[in-house]
Formats: sequence, C-alpha cells, structure tokens
Amino acid sequence: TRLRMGGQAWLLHGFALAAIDDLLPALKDVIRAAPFRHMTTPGGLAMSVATTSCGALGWVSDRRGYRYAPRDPASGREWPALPAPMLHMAMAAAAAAGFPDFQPDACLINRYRPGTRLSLHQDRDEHDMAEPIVSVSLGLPATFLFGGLARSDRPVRVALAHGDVVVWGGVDRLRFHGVMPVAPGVHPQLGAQRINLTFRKAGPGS
Ligand code: MD5
Ligand code: FE
Repeated sequence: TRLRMGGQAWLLHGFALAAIDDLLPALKDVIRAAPFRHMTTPGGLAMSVATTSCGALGWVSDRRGYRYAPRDPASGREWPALPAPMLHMAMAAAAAAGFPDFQPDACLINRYRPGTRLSLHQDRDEHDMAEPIVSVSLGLPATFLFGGLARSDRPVRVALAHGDVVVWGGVDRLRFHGVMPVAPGVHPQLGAQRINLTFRKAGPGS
C-alpha cells in the first residue's frame, strides 16, 4: 500500500520485501568491502549512527565538514559499486512515488544499534534538491520524525518496519527529520540493529 506522508513523500509499506532475498546478500557484500564506522562530525564528536556507502559517491564526515566523495577514507579505495538488486529496487520505488527518472549515484547506509538515535536535521549535501531520496528500513523497527521546513515545526511520528520504503521528493525534500532511539530487540534476519539504506543522486548532472 502507498501512504501519503506529505505533498511528495510516500510510504511504500513492505515494498522491499519482494526482493529481500537478493537485497540482503548484496548488502552483506557491500558491508564486507566497506565496513561500518563512526564518522567524526565537524564539531569533533563521533556519530552514534555508524555509516558506510556504496555507489560512485559516498557520504563522508570529518573535521572539515560533510560531503560526498568517490573514495572510502578508511581504505583509500573507491566505494563498492551499487549492487543491481539495490539499484533496481530503489528505482522502482522512486517510480512508484512519481519520480520515474531517478538514477542514484550514492547509497548511504546507516546502522542503528538499540539506543541509537538521529537528531533532527535536513539533508543538504546533495547537488540537486529536485532529486528525491529513497529510504529503505531493514531490521528492527523505528519511529521516524517527520518535521517541517523550520526546525521548530513539531514533527509527526511515523512507525517504520522491516521492508518499508519511503520516497521523499519535491516539496518534502528539505523537511527536518530524525529517528527516535531504537528500542532493544533482535530481528530474525538482521539481529540487534536497524539498517537504513538511503539512495541519493548526490553528484551533478546525468
Ligand atoms: C534514516 N536517514 O532512517 C534516515 C532516512 C540520513 C537520514 O535521515 O540523513 O541519512 S532518510 C530520511 C529523509 C531524507 C530526506 C528527506 C527527508 C527524510 N524528509 O524530508 O523527511 O536513517
Ligand atoms: Fe537525513
């Protein structure tokens, strides 16, 4: 089912489940090639969310700031390629939400252990804000905070479960958002963690 969260934000309940047997092994290969790490914020603190990336560009944070880069700073090598099952699922989800031309060049992968949260923020590091973001929830459930265009706007709480996909575009692309602390638990396939895949077009042009 397709549930409208905003003017151009759609929750596709269970959308990733049809391909889950191809997605999880592909994800495992990416994580083996580029393990999760806790990046340092520009303020010098270690992030509580652990991250990695795949695709031509990956999201990087250090004392110099946030940006997308073609190489994994931990290894000096290029990020692993975006696996076909992940790319195809993200493009199909974007099309189902009204973005038939989405061609992601980056997938930021976030890992939340129980107790981990993500405070309210906007995603502004991508080149073109007209491009949507496709987000896939895997493993433990979470409560997502869907705010407004001002940090002070009271967020709406949205429950996200294993296999749920959200597409954020257009007028909803710059909303403040975050994730409540993940509750303790063990997911049968993913264990004691929530993993979120966020597909983006981070770089310029075609
Ligand atoms: C997560 N990740 O659950 C979320 C899913 C991040 C991040 O927030 O920056 O890695 S992506 C949620 C998102 C992206 C772009 C716009 C909006 C939400 N929004 O307008 O609410 O780990
Ligand atoms: Fe975000």
